[in-house]
Amino acid sequence: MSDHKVYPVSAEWAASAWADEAKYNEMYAESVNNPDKFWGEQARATIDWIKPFHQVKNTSFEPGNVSIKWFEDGTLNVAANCLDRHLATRGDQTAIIWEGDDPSSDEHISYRDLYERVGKFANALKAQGVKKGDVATLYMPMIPEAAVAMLACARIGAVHSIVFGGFSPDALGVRVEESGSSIIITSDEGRRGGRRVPLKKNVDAAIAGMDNPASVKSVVVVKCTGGDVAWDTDRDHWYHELVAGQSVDCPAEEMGAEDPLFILYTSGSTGKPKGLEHTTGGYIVYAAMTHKYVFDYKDGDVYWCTADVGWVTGHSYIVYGPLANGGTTVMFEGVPTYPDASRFGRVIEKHKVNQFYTAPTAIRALMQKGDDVLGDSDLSSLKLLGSVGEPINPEAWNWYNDIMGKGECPVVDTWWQTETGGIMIVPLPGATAAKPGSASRPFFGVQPALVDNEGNLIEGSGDGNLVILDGWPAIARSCWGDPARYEETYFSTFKGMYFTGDGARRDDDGYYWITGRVDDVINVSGHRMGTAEVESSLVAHAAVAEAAVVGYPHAIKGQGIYVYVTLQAGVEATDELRKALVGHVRTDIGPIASPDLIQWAPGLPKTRSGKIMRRILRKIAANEHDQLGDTSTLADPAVVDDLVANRMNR
Ligand code: 6R9
Repeated sequence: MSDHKVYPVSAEWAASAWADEAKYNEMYAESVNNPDKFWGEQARATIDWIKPFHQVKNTSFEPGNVSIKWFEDGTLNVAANCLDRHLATRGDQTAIIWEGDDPSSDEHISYRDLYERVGKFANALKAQGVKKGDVATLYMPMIPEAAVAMLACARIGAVHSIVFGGFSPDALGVRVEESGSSIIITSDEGRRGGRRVPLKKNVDAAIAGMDNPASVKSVVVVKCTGGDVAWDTDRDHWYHELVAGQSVDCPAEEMGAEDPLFILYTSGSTGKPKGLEHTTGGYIVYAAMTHKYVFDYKDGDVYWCTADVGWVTGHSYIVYGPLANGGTTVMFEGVPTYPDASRFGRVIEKHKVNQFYTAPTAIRALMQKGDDVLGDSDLSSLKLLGSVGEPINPEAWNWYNDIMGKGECPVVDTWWQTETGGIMIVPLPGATAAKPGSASRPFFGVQPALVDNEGNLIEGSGDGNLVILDGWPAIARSCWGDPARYEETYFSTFKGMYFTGDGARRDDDGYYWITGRVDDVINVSGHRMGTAEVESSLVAHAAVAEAAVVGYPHAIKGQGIYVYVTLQAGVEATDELRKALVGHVRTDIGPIASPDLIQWAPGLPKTRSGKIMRRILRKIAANEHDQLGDTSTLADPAVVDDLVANRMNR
């Protein structure tokens, strides 16, 4: 693909960035040839340790013996690294710029102010009986208290588990139960695009639906909108009442580098979400370092990542990375299109944002509205643009580069996952020439490789399954409460390698081009969704006998959700039922799982052993039924003709 346009690093960027090409090459070589020396030095330079570590890397990807430890004999506290150590030099500097859903509301929170809020809430959590090692669930809107709660947990050694505020009560309840969390931190309501999200009501419903509702001992509620909420006086507490009278001084708990910092549930190819466990030392070293090098973050910069703290991007690149680096991070409560589609531009202008990090789906949504979508906003503060969540198509890349970056801002396409903890493949802005659509080259310490379906390494250019050959500090350590599942999911497909679940191509220059998931995970607007999750929700509906879910190309969302439904005998296929099924999935999982298209399928294509052949369903959904491939193993080939004839039009 040498015909792709290449955007070389400008001389100015090469000279000013933390790493130019020579430095990147030198550091990369050291990071993989001598990881103990490289990461030991980086960890000491980036993070303050309470007890220094002596052992750096101790990792094995061998089947039956997967074990990942970094800096294991060192101790530290993540909140102290994000707050306390900055007080002397930047106590008055803004740590968080909060931009409300309503464009007239914002707030600047200094490092000292944030430190005090975290100290008070940490003491309040202790008073609620929360101890080191306990799990606290956060189900919150994008308000400063979300960051305060994360850091307060980190301060006292509690493990936070954030559940995205767009998830349904059922999805929340399952995650609370799975994590064994006895406290939920939420708000009365959230605000999004001028509407209100009934978070406390959802929490009440989630708890009521749990097998053991009494396992949730306390619900802490931030007063956000002032909307009416139901109240259980034994269980519910107002946040402002709990922190009133608490001291700002809360000693930071001394944590082992391998103690858990947080768990985060994500979708896989099976129905049950996995709680990925991230630990303390390696995670914070990697989050801070990637934030510095990838965004070329320098003192005084204003950095904005538009993600939600309910996703891993919000963890690593709104809160932990930027604050560990003493940065100024923007936290945005709203959506890109409210009050209108110029919002991103307005916020960039208002807060003089230097680095802007968003998802391709947002870029495509704006792009569709025309080149003047950002209005007359002054975007001249921008220095760098980042992309995350899904492959960015070259058209969107070009628009981002030309219209938002005015051709003057490096575009960093960052490939990574909830499991990886931080950015893994990326063109560093001062070092790597960009090719639109390619995540390009590995970050320090990351050894990507491609393997065929038998696990043979592919040399040179080619297509294959993307694996990582050796450990890096921020890789997840386990699935919460289920280490066997962790090993099975990530290290058993290709023995001795971490399997990403993504496919990729490597070109002649060694650049990686992510082609998307190769498993039964779909990526809708940058959100991961297991097709099995949506299927099990559908078959739980009384009218549905069987359901199969696949992704299909969608102009804005990247992938849309295409559903094939076989109804129970005697049930009539109507448009009302279609709507009811969409509504059912929305309530069951959340709006992000809403099916885009539902096709009635009298039968599903199955092998003789009864396996649904999703490959065929994907082709039909994508309108590529001329490329169905081998259908000879189908039990009943006639099924396919019916599906092709009745394909839903987009
Ligand atoms: C950070 C995050 C991970 C999956 C991943 C891949 C897709 C993310 C991408 C990308 C192509 C990029 N993905 N970034 N694909 N280019 N720059 O998104 O984590 O929610 O766990 O999703 O997202 O398929 O495997 P997560």
